[in-house]
Amino acid sequence: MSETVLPDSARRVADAAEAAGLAITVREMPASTRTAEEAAASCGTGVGQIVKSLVFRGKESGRAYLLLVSGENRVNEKAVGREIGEKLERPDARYVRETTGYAIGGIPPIGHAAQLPVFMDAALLAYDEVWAAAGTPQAVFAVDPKALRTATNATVLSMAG
Ligand code: 5CA
Repeated sequence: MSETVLPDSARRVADAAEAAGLAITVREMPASTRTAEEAAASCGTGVGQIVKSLVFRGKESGRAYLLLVSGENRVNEKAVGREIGEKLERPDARYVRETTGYAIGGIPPIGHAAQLPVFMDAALLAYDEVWAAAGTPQAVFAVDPKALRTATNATVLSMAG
């Protein structure tokens, strides 16, 4: 089983998926999957099928929100903030690391240090399969976006804009 030799960060994602009843195989790719474009090239998919796991911070509460966004969409922060109920800002890399337990480039959609409210880009649900980061800038997994939505308890929003 190749998963027995995963780096600790990727192992935590695999374990969290199993605990959530999400059947995935974490794959370590030979080339970088640090950005959506690199991940699409490595996985042989379109960039729209790559799940960007982006952390935003509520301006009033200071709390972290996780947005799962199609690689082809840019988040309309104002519109999404209105849906969530508070204005959003982009935190620095340190805040992202502290709230998720992972470094930028490998932030996964599951298995975080703390439980985060999750919002999912409706565009991801147009695909049978999407690819998300699995804890490191070279680890990914494929998943049915509907199963990912269920496992993360995500609220689905239209994020394009
Ligand atoms: N592994 C890939 C695809 S699955 C991945 O993690 N892509 S990503 O889009 O979710 O992560 C990169 C994102 O991190 C960038 O889109 C950018 O929004 C964010 N980012 C990059 N540098 C910083 C930084 N210094 N501070 C905060 N966010 C950053």
